[in-house]
Amino acid sequence: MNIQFSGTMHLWKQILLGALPSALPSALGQNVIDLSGDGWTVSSSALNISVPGHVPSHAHLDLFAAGVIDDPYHGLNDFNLRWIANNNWTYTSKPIQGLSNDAKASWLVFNGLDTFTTIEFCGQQIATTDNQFRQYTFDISDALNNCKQSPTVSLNFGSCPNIANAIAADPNSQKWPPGIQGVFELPNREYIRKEQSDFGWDWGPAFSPVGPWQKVYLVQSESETSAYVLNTGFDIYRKGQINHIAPDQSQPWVVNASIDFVGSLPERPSMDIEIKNINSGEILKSGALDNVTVVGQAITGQTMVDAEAPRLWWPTGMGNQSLYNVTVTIRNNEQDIASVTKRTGFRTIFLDRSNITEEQISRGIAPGANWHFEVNGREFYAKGSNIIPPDAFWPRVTEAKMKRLFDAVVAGNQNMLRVWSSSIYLPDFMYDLADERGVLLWSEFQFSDALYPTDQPFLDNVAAEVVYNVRRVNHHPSLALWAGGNEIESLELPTAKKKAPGSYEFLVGDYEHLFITLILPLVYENSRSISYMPSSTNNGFLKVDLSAPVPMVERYDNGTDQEGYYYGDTDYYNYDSSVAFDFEGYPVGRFANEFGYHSMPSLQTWRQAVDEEDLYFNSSTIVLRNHHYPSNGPDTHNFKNASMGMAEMTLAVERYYPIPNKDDSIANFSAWCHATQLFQADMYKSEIQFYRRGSGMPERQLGSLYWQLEDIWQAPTWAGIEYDGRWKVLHYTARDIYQPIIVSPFWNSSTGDLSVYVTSDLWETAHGNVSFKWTDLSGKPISSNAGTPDTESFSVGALNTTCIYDTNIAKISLPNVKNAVLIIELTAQGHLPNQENGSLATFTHRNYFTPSYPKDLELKDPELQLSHDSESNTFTVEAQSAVSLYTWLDYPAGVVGYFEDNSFTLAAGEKRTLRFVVQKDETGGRWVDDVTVRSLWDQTTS
Ligand code: BMA
Repeated sequence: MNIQFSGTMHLWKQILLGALPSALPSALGQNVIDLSGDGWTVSSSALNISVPGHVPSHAHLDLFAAGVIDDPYHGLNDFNLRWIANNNWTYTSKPIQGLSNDAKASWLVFNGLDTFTTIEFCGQQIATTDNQFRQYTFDISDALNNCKQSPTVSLNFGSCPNIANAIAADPNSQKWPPGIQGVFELPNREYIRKEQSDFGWDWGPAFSPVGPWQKVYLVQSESETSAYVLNTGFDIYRKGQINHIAPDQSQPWVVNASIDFVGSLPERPSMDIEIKNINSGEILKSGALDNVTVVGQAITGQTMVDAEAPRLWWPTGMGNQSLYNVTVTIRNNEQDIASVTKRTGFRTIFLDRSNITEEQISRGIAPGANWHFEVNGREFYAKGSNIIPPDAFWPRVTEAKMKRLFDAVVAGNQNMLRVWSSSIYLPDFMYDLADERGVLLWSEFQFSDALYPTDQPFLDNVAAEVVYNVRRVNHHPSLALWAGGNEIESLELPTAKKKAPGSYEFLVGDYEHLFITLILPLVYENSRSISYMPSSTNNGFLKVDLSAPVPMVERYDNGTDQEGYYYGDTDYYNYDSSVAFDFEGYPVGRFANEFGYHSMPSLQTWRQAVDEEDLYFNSSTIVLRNHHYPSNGPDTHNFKNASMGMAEMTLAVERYYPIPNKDDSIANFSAWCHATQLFQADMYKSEIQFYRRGSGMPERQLGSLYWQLEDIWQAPTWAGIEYDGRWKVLHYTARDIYQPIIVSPFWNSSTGDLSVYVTSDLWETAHGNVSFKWTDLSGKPISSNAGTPDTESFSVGALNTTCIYDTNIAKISLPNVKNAVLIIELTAQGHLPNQENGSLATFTHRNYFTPSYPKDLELKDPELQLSHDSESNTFTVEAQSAVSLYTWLDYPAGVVGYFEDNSFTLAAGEKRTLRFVVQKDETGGRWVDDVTVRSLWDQTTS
């Protein structure tokens, strides 16, 4: 984003291949040709196919556009289109026009090639590539001089599964004991630097696409000194800050600006900086940078900003997202050589893994180590989820779609996403969306659920990838953390210990070599502002010594089994639904970075991908699109594993919810899909309430990030948001339970114990009242409120919890536990963090409790009535005659958006009026006529 060039402008010379001239950067003495757009061909000589191509793209997308293949997401195409992944594909440009006549040097710049490429320019081989995550620049000056006609670029992409298999079969390649590497569909992904989930995952397909997935430029320099900006490394931190130590908030800010370029600089270049508030236009700082150095193809300078001068950037719910444009210009005396602007913010973000102090213990915090984030020196509760690739084909991920997703994140009261590894390093436009909305992005290097090679070429390749991406995204204030990978410490190494004890020490050494000895210094050298940990889900470190060969000594499990001591974050899945709501079995830790259970998407979403005749719960297409459990190899028809996942969903519904039994088979299928979502949402609600309550317990639990935010395609997965943006029940329920102050019942169904807690993540004490109202399911009050107080008042401390009611079901005088519901309403007053006017805000939350699981309730028909008011554009739902549980407003296909609330409880006779937030409408407004309402009662009616 925001790369702008100034200086003595040499006009945009060329419009090539359909690209917009306004998008082209240029600078002094430079000719920049954007090779993106149409006008390419994609061909396979082996298959005798040649179709029009596009850049950026993937071969699958161009074959689809040309009508050679059906929609890759349709039916079982995940398996049927393997022939595309198993072949090589060549992208060839049309003859390049507009080349400079007096170029001193010329380069091809690739912002991303997926993955194994042989590059030719004017018929001459230029280079090969083998890493999807790197930016590549190649000098083509000689090739251009030798070129006799208008040149073309040709990119031959090798088949990734074939190459990965060939590397694995090479006797010189690193090998691991059997049973350790996580295989989903296609094997050997650990050998190649490509999006790891392209080889299949338990929520996604295995297309293994290839192509020029990011933009391509031809850059020419026409003068002795010129610089084309390839990348930047802008770092803003508190003076003296070191990545793993809490920053001192009284220190001034250091702004370190580094630019990677191609070209050649004069002997003594200077650098200027201007830092401007993007809202007020106020200039925070301008002038020359100090300590300018040129090392290789990077120029770096520094300046200081007074400690209190900038407006701070805060995550959503904690203050404003103040942003600044930083413009850095490389100069030679009075002449501008190149200039680049990045939008950034001033904040510190720190993952505290220090030991628990005596002072903390005296406040009731259990011993062990901290494991929580601090923004601008403040502890906060991280609420959010894990983001996975939103599409198997990144070139079709639009900014508009990601804007809708990030709006849903903020609407869902989420302040942090974990950018799970084995996707890609997110593009800048997604960090930009997060910067604007105040969503922290815990980011990871692309390694997951496998052990990786440590031969020197592999390490060199990884080093280039790490340096490029750390520098590229470092200016985004939303960047919260770097983690080496996913579940390598918590899953892979323990698996290795069990399955190959003789190799364990060696494999730990290998792990540390890649993720600590190699990557840690690369992060520290390129960012002082971001904490690093070698792998997500860990127990922190014992010490950091930057001069040691292994600079971070991980704690692993050493000494972590002492009762009452807590050290790290938790990753917890239990597919035995019989214990889904037994909160006493949930893990107790400092932070929960993964947990969840899968559910079906809605009927509307299934219809995007599955033929009408396949729309039943156990159709082959539906079952085989379920990749939990993964097929564990290229056996694509692993009904056994897929059926196990289907059975888990079915059993969970049967255990707790009324079983759909509708005459119409499609309606029945839809009700089943919905039932799986009810279970999923209830289970996450139960876990999130438990984790949030932990903020006031000895574990001082300070984060819940559930698995997973959204879907990559239409399938049964852990997602809360379906492929096209439709919210499952989960995203609404998480939004409800991620509000700042919540009231939550905790019921042990075996002992009958019931307690009610108020939990707050505000930074000051809040005060309020909670009302309790027992009725039967027709809405009739239970006499004397079943012995329960009508109201309780409370004070809840900052980031804390308080128990407001504690009893046992046996002590409550309920005539019939199957015909009773307790409606719990909270009203509180408190201060949201960093509000400029400082006034008190009012918070409300409603929860409910039934002393039986939904399937056992003697439900009554609430006779729901729905009306739409076209003037106020609101919907009103009324429960005319009984309590309505899980009241669900549904909307048709063709529109994307969300209701202000959903899956809510209505007391008998109660009305709710709410809006639908339209994010995208392809129905011309007609969708309002097809909004429907149902509740738990309707699940079983025909
Ligand atoms: C964890 C994640 C993912 C996976 C998810 C659901 O293992 O890190 O690898 O998709 O659980 O199984």
